[in-house]
Amino acid sequence: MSKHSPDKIRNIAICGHGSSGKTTLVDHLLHVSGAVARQGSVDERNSICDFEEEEKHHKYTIEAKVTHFDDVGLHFNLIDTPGYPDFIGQTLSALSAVETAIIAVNAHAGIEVNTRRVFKEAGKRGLGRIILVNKMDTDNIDFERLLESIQQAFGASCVPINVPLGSGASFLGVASTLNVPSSAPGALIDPATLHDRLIEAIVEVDEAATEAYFEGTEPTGDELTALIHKSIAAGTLIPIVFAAGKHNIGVKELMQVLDLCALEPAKLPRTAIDAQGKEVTLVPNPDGPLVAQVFKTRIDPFVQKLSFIRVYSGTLKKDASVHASHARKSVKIAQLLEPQASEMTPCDAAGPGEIVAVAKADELHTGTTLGDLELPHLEFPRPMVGLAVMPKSRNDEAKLSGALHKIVEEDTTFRIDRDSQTKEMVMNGMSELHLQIVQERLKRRDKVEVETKEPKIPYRETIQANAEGSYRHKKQTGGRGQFGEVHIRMFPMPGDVDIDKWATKERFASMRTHHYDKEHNFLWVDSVVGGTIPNNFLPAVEKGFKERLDRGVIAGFRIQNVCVEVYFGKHHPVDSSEAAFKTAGSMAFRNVFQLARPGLLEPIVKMHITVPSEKVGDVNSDMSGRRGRVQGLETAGGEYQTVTVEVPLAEVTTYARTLSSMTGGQGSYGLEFSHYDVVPANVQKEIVEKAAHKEEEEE
Ligand SMILES: Nc1nc2c(ncn2[C@@H]2O[C@H](COP(=O)(O)OP(=O)(O)OP(=O)(O)O)[C@@H](O)[C@H]2O)c(=O)[nH]1
Ligand SMILES: [Mg+2]
Repeated sequence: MSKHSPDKIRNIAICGHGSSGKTTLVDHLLHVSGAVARQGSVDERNSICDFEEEEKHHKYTIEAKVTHFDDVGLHFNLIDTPGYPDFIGQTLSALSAVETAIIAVNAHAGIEVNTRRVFKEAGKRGLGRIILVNKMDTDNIDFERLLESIQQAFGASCVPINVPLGSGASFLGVASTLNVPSSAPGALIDPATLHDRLIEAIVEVDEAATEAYFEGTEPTGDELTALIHKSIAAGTLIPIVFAAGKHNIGVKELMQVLDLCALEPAKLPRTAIDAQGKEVTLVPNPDGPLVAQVFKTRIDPFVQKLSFIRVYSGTLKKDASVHASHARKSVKIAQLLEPQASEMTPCDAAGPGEIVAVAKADELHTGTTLGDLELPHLEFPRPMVGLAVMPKSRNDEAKLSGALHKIVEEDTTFRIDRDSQTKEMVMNGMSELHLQIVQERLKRRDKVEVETKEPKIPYRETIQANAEGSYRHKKQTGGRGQFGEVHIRMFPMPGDVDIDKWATKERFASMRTHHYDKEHNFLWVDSVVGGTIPNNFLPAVEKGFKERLDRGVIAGFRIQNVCVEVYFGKHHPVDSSEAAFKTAGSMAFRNVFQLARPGLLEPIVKMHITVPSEKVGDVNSDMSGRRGRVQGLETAGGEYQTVTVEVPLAEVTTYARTLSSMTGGQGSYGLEFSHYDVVPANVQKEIVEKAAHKEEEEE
């Protein structure tokens, strides 16, 4: 039997911009509720949640932490998440495992970039949202403006469910707008004046309740609770609460709001896909089919690998063997653990709604579904900031590779690529800061010190026209010669096509077979007639092409978006060999590629740059010098605005420094991969010349 019945479970993630006081608040909630015996503190480096060495050192959250507490018979799983966009992967993982999100806003700073982002992400997942305006004890809070900017940014559904009694040093508590107290000394706004707006937002989802309300009957008791849950699930009510977590003001009241407003698992039904490809709506039934998902992985120095799992249906039991997506055999659940930040308590079973950890299950990865149904994949932004990395000591190469793979397991926004030409190992992360933290972790956990340098921009080569041609490879150097001749046609390959619909007889009249390589978006079509290239040599021809795909033709970059049709050739009964045909294939590819209007593609990234309003002009003009295209401008609360720009990655590799000096440290930005685009001719010329120069040097 699992410990908690699904209707008593509330899963919540707390997210928002960095330094809005999330971790401090969770530390207080855990203590106030009696879930932990001591009061942790980020500042004193003994926080319950920020327990990793890097977190203690920097005093900010890097990884999401699962905690739990109980109140009024409800069991809360509360996940603390990092606020810095550099660690957004952890926040997105957490959001995928809960029904409710607390969006923390720093009362002093207003709505910041990441606050907007997580608000949107929570909405995309259909989560109930509660806005927490924290740090109400800080100076110079313009309460009216703050409330207005929240409603402007997040809509009219945002209504205070309590109001602050004073602000700054005289912030002493909060007063409910739902059960308005008879007196609210020092209230920044009279709670009674907000009561009607709150009730209107609550009844709006239900026609009968709205009608009754306007006829003079306010919902009460169970009806009121049901309407609150319904309106929060529908997003027509987004309650706002006020607090100063650090001073324990508004914390108890936040807990009461969570008791009332946080959604139970059944209120956000998930869908999964069954073996027949049919969509199934999951019901949180402990006796139903098991459906659970790994949403986070952590490598603990002592217990090794921990997979954090959210159960949606059925019951996950200790010692059971369960089916897991992507695993070849069933996975044995040797040990089930209930996480309280770093502390793990063994348990026997986990039912729907519960969050548990499983130790040492190598086959489990973030995103893996347990059970026979399949949940949608978890989506993460693609990391775009790269650094070539090598161990300080040559002897550490294997150790470094092992240590980096551990980080790949834990961090869905971290990738390592090995450049096939330079043999460079390149680590990709969300930002310079993200990669710096990775290096600190390598040093602490695996005792590997590394050196890094700027990596190459991953340009791609492609073609923009059709072309055809051939190559004859013939060598006669005494003894047995070499002979192979290959004729090909080359076409630009569109992205996003259904290959089976594209590679048809209408397009390639004599097609015998085709092979598709998704990674390069490369299609090989075999239309060889009459055995002019014997079948046993065709794989060698294809191999010749494939080598070219990785080596490039014009500047040494990977090739993509090309279709090649081999339609004719010549062979020699004695001199033809696999090697000869491979060379002929590779050379034919090279020659025809050069005739097909070759060009370079470059990665374009989308950036959201938030700066004080008066700096927007500077950002725009700087961006136009970087070939950036401004896509939009939004107010970001307070005196800040967010500029959205699409810009070539090559132009912004050291943007952090530029922005910092342009705004005196007041700006911030997030960056994610958008697409590949054609490099303008003048820029391309420069890159190709540089590549040619480098080749000469190497030769
Ligand atoms: N004045 C004031 N300071 C606070 C409050 N809550 C937290 N702080 C301070 O703000 C700083 C950041 O607090 P954290 O709890 O680490 O903030 P966070 O939102 O978890 O930050 P990230 O983990 O980076 O996202 C610390 O120095 C806290 O002491 C508060 O209610 N009032
Ligand atoms: Mg934190």
